[in-house]
Amino acid sequence: DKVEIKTALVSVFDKIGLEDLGKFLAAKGVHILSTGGTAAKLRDLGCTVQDVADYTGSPEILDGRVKTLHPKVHGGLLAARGNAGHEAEMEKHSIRKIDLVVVNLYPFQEAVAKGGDFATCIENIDIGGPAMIRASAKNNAAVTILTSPSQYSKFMTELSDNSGCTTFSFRKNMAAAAYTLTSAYDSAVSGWLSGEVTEPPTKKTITFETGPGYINLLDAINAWQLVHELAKATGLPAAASFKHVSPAGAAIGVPLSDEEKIVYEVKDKEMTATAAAYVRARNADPMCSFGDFVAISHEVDVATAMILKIEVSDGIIAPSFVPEALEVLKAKKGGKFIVLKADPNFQYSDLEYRMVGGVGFMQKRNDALFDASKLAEVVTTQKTLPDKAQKDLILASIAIKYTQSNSVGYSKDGMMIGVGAGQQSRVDCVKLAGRKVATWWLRFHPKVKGLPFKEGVKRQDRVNARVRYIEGDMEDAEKTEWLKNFNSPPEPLTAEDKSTFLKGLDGVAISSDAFFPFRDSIDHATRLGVKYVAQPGGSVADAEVIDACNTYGMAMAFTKLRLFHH
Ligand code: 93A
Repeated sequence: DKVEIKTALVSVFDKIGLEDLGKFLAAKGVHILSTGGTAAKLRDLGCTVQDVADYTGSPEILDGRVKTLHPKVHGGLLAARGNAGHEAEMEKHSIRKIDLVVVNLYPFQEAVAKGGDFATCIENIDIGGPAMIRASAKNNAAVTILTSPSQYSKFMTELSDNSGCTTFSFRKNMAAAAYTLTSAYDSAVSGWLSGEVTEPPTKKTITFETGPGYINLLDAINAWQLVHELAKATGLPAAASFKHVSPAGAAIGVPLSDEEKIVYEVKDKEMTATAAAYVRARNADPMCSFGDFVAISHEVDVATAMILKIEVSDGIIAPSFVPEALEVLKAKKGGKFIVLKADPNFQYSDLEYRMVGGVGFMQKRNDALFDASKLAEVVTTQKTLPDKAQKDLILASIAIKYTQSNSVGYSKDGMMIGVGAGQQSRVDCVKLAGRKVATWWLRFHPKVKGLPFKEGVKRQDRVNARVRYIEGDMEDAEKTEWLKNFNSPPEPLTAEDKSTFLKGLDGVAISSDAFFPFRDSIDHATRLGVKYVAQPGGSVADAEVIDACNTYGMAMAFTKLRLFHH
């Protein structure tokens, strides 16, 4: 699979690094073809080069708009080596095999950033360069493509290590980088031009008449990754309930107790592990989950579909659906419920890209799988993390990996019971999520369970009315409306009722997406029955945070893994 570099085509806007590369190629006896400015520069450096125009017999024309767009160039890039037909045609048209292409592009993005006028930006759209890059990258079986000066030294090492050849693996790596570059370049052009026109193009890939919107798709892809990872890490079906690109809840398929079935209002429903996972995911915070996007790690069965049928929800993503379940879902929302099928074998790309204000960003995808091995370093006096607690910490950690930062998540018995997303301070996040934990727990209070709802009050109205009852801070006008939900005015849930009942909450786990910078988060978490903590560690305040955990008898693991998500 090694290919010797005999002919190179060098056409670069950014001439940095050309001296070393040119001399290296010349010393190896490589025949160099080059375009106007690059050829002049290489000659200055003392390299022998042939002008592309001389090779093709066609001069550069139209102020350089056509320099390399010629069959003798693209034939030399695209011909399949060892293909008798291609070889014969190359011979007939005097086409050289081009083994190496070194190109970097007109600086379109810089022209836009500098505030260039329309004509200047247009002139900075490189056409010939991307054509050569794409042709070379396609023919990576034979051609090596370098698209950035930062690759030159790696290339020279590759040639030195392989007696003047490149390996297939090297060429493929370069080809992948090449397409990444051309696709980013084209999207920069498309982004800029869309802003210059009266009718910006609608991106058909994500806009459908009644189909998913932008947020639905962001929710779907994030939720899917969450449940896929969670099921892998725990061996149980997993579900997530997303709102605005963070989970309101997430859970694994731990069976529901009779009491839970009553509180979650699914007493009369058929229950499977998958259905239980969704009921739990939805019931971390059923007020927030109104109109959620759902992800299920396993095939969606009829039991799960029948639960979804009664909830107000926007859509679902899952790997497969049993036909009857699919019928139920397709009928939901007058046929507008979004049903997406995920490919469980999808290979995620290593890199993630994002454009903000026309500036493109790239970062490595966080592909760390969070499993029990991440909980090995327990730094507190209390060393024991029972199996159940480990599962809860894994669940909470994977859930916050897909929650907007700063984030913390509380979990218990295989379900998230409070997710805090997108707060600027960690302790606020702990408090916000803690309020959700308290509300969740208080839904099990006899007074809440016994609320005398009138016949005909809608499911979501019951959910919201319970939350307001628990919160208890109603204005008179609100209270008048609220009272209409009931056959008789409910007895108030006093502050004392609440604090007494909250004392019964225990064995809660909490995971944080970055270290606790002060002990305040732990001081707050203990009020919510937290006994198990996972966080990356690495703060100057680690000792004080460990002290706080020891005071409250918590076991805390340092995961050394930051789980930021933005
Ligand atoms: O104007 S182009 O789109 N037309 C071409 O045929 C072409 N071929 C190479 N731009 C073209 N190039 C670009 O010229 C290369 O991508 C490179 O950025 C630049 C190098 O030009 P020079 O060697 O004249 O400095």
